[in-house]
Amino acid sequence: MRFIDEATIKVAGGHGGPGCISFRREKFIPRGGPDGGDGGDGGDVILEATVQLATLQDFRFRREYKSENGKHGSGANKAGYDGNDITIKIPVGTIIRDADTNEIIHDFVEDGEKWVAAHGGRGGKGNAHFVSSTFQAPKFAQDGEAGGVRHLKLELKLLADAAIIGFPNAGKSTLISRISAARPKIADYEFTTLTPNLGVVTLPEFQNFVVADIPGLIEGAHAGRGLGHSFLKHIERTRAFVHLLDGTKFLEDATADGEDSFERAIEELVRRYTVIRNELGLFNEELLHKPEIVVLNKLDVLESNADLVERARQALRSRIAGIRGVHPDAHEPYVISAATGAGIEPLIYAIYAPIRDARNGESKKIVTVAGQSPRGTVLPDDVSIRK
Ligand SMILES: Nc1nc2c(ncn2[C@@H]2O[C@H](COP(=O)(O)OP(=O)(O)OP(=O)(O)O)[C@@H](O)[C@H]2O)c(=O)[nH]1
Ligand SMILES: [Mg+2]
Repeated sequence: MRFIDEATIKVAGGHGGPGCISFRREKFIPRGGPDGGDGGDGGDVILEATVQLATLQDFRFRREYKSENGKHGSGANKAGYDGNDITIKIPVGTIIRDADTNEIIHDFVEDGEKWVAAHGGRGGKGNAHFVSSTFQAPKFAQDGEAGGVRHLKLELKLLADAAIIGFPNAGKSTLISRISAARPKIADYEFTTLTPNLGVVTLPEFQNFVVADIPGLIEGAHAGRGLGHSFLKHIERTRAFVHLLDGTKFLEDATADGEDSFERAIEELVRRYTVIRNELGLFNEELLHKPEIVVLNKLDVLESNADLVERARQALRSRIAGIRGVHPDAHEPYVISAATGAGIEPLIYAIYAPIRDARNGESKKIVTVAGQSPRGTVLPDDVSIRK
């Protein structure tokens, strides 16, 4: 469930400043010696790895990086200032290749690691440097060296920060296509998605995260039923998951005949929610401790019945707390339409919050229900799942 993000950039070190040709001129010293200072060195282009970035998106907008040139040397043996270095931040995990030969020239593995991608040219020597016992008055100085230029290919294996999980047909692929540039197949039948899709979700101020659309999970997935099993291991490495429920499937029926059918619809949703939680827990207990965001999708279908949607949301809210052992956040379950885009923006920020916290080295404060630890619920044997 990895895909490769790539970018090609040109980096150029600053040129060295030229050395200076100058002779000392002072009153009463008729023939002062040479005193031309050296030019400053050009700045370097430095790449620095950071855990704050997750993708190479920023390089779509800017592909050329040049650091500052060194300044001229001047008289009285004054050296020119060195040009400033520039530092470009890249995500940890980025591999650097020479774009011409494709050879790997650097591999960033640690936060804060720095590497000079293009050296600045050395400043030229001023004429004061060229004095010798037989050559007292050199009338020349060196030019600054040109800065190094390189074409680099940046490669990053993307790892999903968040996974969208749920039953087949819940609208997972529709959601990822709504919030990222990913364009997976979407269709009104189960198991449309056979392998995970990844997409980059972009937020203001160059913040972003990677989301994965996981093939539908069904009961028994932990033991290999359906398709989801081989992908559950990828969820282990994400920082949060979005648990998508198809809200219409049952609630539509609930409009038909009264309170009984409403209760049944809620039960059905809760059951499906529980089935997925159990599959996660049976696969790996740790998964139950990850931040989860519960979402009711396809609510455009029930747009004309806002009361029903709100009642269902409230009913599910309290049930989620009981099953998960962790209190819902203020808006859970998020009510959205992946198809129309309604409700998507607050959801994106809710997904991003635990990812941002993890990147900053903090873990999200999970508020557990009194006396419980995060968990799934063991279902009785006779529970049947309506498809
Ligand atoms: N009305 C409505 N339909 C939706 C919405 N989101 C998804 N759908 C429809 O639901 C069906 C399934 O959507 P997908 O995105 O393929 O579902 P999935 O969860 O990826 O399904 P699998 O890949 O089979 O697990 C498609 O016909 C979508 O058009 C929504 O918000 N509103
Ligand atoms: Mg799909």
